[in-house]
Amino acid sequence: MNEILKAIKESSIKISELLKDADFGYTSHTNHTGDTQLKLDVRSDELITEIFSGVKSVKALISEEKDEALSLNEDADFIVAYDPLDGSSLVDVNFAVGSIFGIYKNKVSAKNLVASAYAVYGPRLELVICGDKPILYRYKNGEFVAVKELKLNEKGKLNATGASQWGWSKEHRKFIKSLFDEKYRLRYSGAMVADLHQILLKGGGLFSYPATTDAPNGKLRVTFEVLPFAYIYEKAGGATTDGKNSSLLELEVKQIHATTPCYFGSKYEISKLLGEKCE
Ligand code: AHM
Ligand code: MG
Repeated sequence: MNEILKAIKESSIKISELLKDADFGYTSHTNHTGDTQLKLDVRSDELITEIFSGVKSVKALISEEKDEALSLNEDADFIVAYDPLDGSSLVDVNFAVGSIFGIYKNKVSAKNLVASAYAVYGPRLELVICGDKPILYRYKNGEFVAVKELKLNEKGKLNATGASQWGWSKEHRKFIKSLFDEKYRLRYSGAMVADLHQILLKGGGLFSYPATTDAPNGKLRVTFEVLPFAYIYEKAGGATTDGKNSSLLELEVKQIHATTPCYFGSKYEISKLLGEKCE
């Protein structure tokens, strides 16, 4: 596991350097989900692949930017699933973006997720690594320094919700309004790493990306976006759901690029959501 964490640290340092000299151009390719790939998405994916190709304990890599899993060492134990550059369409406006990593043992399923991590490329480079508990690291003078353990309060104040409101269900609309009626404040940048990081560091709130009329399975991807963050939020004392199950970690992984509606928050917001569904 240590060599995997070392590779994650090295990848995030390299990507943060790449972003300083960013080429915002698009390639002529689309990824599996149909997004036109930025040169930066592709380069970040290549950097991570290069770094992990020397890591003996990794059996395979699954990336948002690769159609298929890439086999590395057949007899190794771990599969690393990652989004190399989450929120990449915001690089041109100089917003914070990130990378997300889920580390699975033997098989890609929620139960086999043994650790996850994400990097935030903002004014500073920060990394959150979560085995048993989420620890925040800051990159300073050439190394990552542990800052603190991250914990969510029982209830938060922030409300971040994605997709076009045009496609929201009546239920989702009502729930989001009910939080604003409780004085929650709107926060949504369009990069889930930055938005979930803000909620974690400010102590709580809700991040949601719901099912919509045009995307009934939502937008965010199970293996390399949703499960890694669900793992971190639950270890931080929060809760998660797809709107039905009592945890996102109950989801079955049907295929590597599958998407799901998702809600991450403090315990209060998630139990309010699930409670309202039962009424
Ligand atoms: P990306 O991984 O291609 O950058 O897309 C994922 C992003 C999330 O980071 C963000 O929460 C969401 O897409 C924003 O989508 P929308 O503009 O529909 O709210
Ligand atoms: Mg993403």
